Amino acid sequence: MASGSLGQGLSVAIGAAQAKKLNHDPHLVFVLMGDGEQQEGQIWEAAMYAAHHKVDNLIATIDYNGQQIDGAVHEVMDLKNLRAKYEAFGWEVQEFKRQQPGRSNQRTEACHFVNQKRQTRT
Ligand SMILES: Cc1ncc(C[n+]2csc(CCOP(=O)(O)OP(=O)(O)O)c2C)c(N)n1
Ligand SMILES: [Mg+2]
Repeated sequence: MASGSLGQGLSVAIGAAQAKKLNHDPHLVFVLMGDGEQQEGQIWEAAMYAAHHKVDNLIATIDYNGQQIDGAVHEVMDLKNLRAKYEAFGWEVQEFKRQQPGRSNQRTEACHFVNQKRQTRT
């Protein structure tokens, strides 16, 4: 699903991931978020919930393009150290650069790849 209201996608993905666990379905759930979206309070309640409930079958990616609808993310409300924030919430974080070969200026953008810590399932 695509959520129009920012901040909902992570919560929905967590619910889907938990449903998979209840059904003994080994597949992973993926969610794509925006960087401006990280300003939503719902994101952080969901992040805390996922860590507490050991939702380890979920991979969340943040498109860290530095822009949101009203301008630059760091000007609207700076995210500061997003990696440290997710890690403090109990998530494992990987970062990678995205190449955009179709673009003439070969812009490289930083992305955050956020992966729930794989924990022993009980
Ligand atoms: C809860 C909520 N508040 C405000 C908006 C209005 N809005 C639409 S897009 C957007 C910015 C999104 O920025 P980002 O998540 O960085 O996505 P990008 O445009 O970079 O893909 C905002 C604030 C919304 N859709 N939902
Ligand atoms: Mg953005």
